[in-house]
Amino acid sequence: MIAVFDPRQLAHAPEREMHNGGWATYNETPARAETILAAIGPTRPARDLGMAPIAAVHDPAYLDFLAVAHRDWVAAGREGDAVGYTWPVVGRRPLDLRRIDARLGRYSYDAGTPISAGTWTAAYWSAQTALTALDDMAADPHGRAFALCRPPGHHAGRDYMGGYCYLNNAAIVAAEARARGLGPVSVLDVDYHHGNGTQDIFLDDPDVLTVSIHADPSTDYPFFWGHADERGEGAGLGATLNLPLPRGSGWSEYEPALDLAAAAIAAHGTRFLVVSFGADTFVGDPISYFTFARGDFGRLGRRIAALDLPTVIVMEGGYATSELGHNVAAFLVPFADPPAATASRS
Ligand code: OKP
Ligand code: ZN
Repeated sequence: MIAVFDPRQLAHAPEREMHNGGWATYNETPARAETILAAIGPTRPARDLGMAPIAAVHDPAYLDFLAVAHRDWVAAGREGDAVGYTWPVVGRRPLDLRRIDARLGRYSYDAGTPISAGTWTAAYWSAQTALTALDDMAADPHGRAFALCRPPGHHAGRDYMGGYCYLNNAAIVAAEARARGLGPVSVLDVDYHHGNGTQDIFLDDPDVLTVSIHADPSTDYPFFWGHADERGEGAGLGATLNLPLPRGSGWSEYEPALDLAAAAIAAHGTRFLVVSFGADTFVGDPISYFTFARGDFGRLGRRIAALDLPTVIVMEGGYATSELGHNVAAFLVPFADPPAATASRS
């Protein structure tokens, strides 16, 4: 199967994050991408497909902010990673404030998403990695491609960063695929955490179905999105599906949720699928509480491959770095098989 990786993504290397009231070393490390790279075999580099598909999803003022935030942080006399400490309550009036601390608050919703010197470069090439996978999918015998993206994207909204995410790679691919006439498009998010950014971006959009299976936000990040009663808004009502599961869930709890997701994807008339794939459902993940074993990633991949759709898989989370490469590789194996073979074995 075609896989895309760009080494410029390694430039993003924050030192630390706020964790339960104190500083912890940053979980979303360059080593994550390197261990996946070592486990999955050959990759091709990203091509520069430009800002237009990114600007089709993200707010221009937010993109301007991301590109200059670290420079402005240094200019303000600060050291280390740029991180905010004051946030506008949702619905507070729009103010065009200039101070770096105000802008860090305006364009984020948490303290866990620092901006390092290389963040913009890495986020840009993460999005280009996803877009290149979309471009090259057609060259795959079964129309599937894997984008080894880092930083991840599914928590980033139109005008905010959060949860280690800056640009929403999955949403950028979904919007570009729709623009190219490949739809109807669905996004299936199987990261441990709810894909709130993706949901927000397409919330009132009936064309792009977003489905997320994740830890119940009553107990887990991102808390304020991903509850089962969120079904979309306005014209998009019904085109959002949330399938929260309790902490401790494993394959036997996950599989029925996957059946519901597959039924919704079929009912949408999906002709192009984006998968937001996180390996943080693994039992050994340091910040997550599902109980997937290595073999469950193979089961998950087989079920999704059996949907028999043109598919771009975008890498999201997964923090058990020593197991991460093997878990991702196990998930990807079924996508190299012909769809019929996958279906007959599922
Ligand atoms: C990103 B992805 C810990 C508090 C914040 C954020 C989790 C982001 C997960 N310092 N935790 O969905 O894997
Ligand atoms: Zn996650």
